Amino acid sequence: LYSYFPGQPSWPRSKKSLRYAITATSQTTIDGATLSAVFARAFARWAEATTLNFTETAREADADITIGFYGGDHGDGEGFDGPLGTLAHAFSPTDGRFHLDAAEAWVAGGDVSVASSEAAVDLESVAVHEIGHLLGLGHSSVEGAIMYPTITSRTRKVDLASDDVVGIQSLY
Ligand code: TQI
Ligand code: CA
Ligand code: ZN
Ligand code: ZN
Repeated sequence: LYSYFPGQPSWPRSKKSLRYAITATSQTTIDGATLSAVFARAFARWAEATTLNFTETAREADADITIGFYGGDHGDGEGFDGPLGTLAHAFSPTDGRFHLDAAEAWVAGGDVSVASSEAAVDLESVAVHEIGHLLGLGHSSVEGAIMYPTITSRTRKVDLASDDVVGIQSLY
């Protein structure tokens, strides 16, 4: 079953359009166009299940959600740990910060199952999970759910399960 954060925070019901900015990319070798495409697909999964819509903005000042790659300690008390372990984290509504560990062997747009590194991680899969957190979902006890708290490296998992859909639809 799905869960929410304590106090069930969500974006205001009146706010149907959320803007996101991809702001910190100096620590990744993935090019900007690829990042834009991967995050657009990840947000589209949640837009399909809700009445929310998401658009990318180049202006950080206009953004509700900011996305960036960081290495090690990066000033929020939740430092990253190098390859594997913690891959990314996102804060509950309406904070909007979504940070990715720059040390991961991210695969963006390709076939992660044939990646050369055993530690390769599919960026879109992690993005779909973290966007769930950004929107207010906690973890699920349903194994097939996007919000289930386990992912295997070299695996792609991007389709919302009915558990994810019921959870987000009861919040928005
Ligand atoms: N990052 C954890 C996560 O996103 C961080 C975290 C732990 C967290 N507890 C939380 C974030 C509670 C919000 C609320 O779950 S992670 C997975 C999964 C991670 C884990 O790097 O361990 C995915 C990132 F679900 F597979 F475990 C992405 Cl998909
Ligand atoms: Ca890590
Ligand atoms: Zn962080
Ligand atoms: Zn999680």
